[in-house]
Amino acid sequence: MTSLEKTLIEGHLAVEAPAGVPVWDIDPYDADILENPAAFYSELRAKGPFVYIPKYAILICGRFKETKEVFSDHARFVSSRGVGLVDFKLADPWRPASIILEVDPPEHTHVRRVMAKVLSPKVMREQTELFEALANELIAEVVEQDEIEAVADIAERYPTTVFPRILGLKESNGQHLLDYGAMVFDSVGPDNQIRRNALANGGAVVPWIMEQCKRDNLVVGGLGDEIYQYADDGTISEDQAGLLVRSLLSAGVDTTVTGIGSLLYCLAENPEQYELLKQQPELARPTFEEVLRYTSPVHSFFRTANEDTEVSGVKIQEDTKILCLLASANLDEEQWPCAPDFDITRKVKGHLGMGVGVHGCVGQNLARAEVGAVLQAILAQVDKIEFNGTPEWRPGNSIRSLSSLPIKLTKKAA
Ligand code: OVV
Repeated sequence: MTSLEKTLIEGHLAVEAPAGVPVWDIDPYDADILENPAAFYSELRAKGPFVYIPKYAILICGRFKETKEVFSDHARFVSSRGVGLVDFKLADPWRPASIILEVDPPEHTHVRRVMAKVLSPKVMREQTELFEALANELIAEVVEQDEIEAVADIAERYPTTVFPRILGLKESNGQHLLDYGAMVFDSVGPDNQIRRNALANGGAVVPWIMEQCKRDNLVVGGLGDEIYQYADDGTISEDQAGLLVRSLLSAGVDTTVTGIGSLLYCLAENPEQYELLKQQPELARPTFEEVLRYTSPVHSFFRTANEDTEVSGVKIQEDTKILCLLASANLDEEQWPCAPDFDITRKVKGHLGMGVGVHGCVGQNLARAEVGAVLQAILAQVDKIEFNGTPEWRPGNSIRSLSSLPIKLTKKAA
């Protein structure tokens, strides 16, 4: 068979099931599974280190060990062929590839270093006052309300307010930022209704996003301008600077929106944990790490095998797309004692909620600064967090986020 006769499925080569690997006739992108994935993850981990999904001709993994191995071994399992179902070697991505996400070392290393400097812990610490002032203001407002729809009123509102300011966007539009994020993250999955909706909603938004990436539209002193300064000194090109601003706009909003929503969900679901946190506020940081482990805002990304190789005795052929279920790895009982329990005192280091390896979230200091500020404001002002209705999850091809979170906050006595 010549390469032209090979079958493509969802933009990648349709490989066959490796010997000994269970074949599972299930759609991991089924809306019911995406909304409520815990049972699917347990069954996946029970079946073995890898499972073959005929619907998409892919391997999937959800045990901690193999997920970490595949996700972090950038030499064998590359990102440059796309972190979704489409293999960039065989089909075009929906937008020009990201120069930090969809690239491998050594090209990746140089660009990553620039972004790591722009998003360093020191830079974020310098913004603590702004983060906290905006968080205190927002919580002071909502704590007076009888009923709160925490997705719109807190989770979406905070990042769409603070993030454009930190970036230095001259013009902002929260809905455009959210819609573009949905496009980017839902594009990771198959050509299903979720992806089609996101791309249809986002269509008008792409030119707006590209416009905001231009230097003239970025305030001096913001993170966007910082990136362009690395173009001024020749470290990167002007075009690269624009694409790195695009990366911030792609990955920076929906992720932190999800992180904040999921934090509130966890605290409402586990009131005894919030009581403990009030008594030991030094647990604020580990609390967010446990939220990341327990809810995994980004549930999965792909890697592509760039050579014939073997993991845990399974032969994996070149060109195989592997769906790495970070969210499942974060619930693996082999790795996490009492994995199904939300426990802010557990040893949570090493979770995969921000990825692992050279592609581990480069914005993690910014994410922690934002969520940390919100949590600090809550601890200062809120005595009790309760559900005020049934929370609902939104099925996403890469992000699992709440679509609705009705809560009631009880104000702390002055
Ligand atoms: C979805 C996503 C995650 C991380 C980075 C990017 C996108 C990017 O556009 O660089």
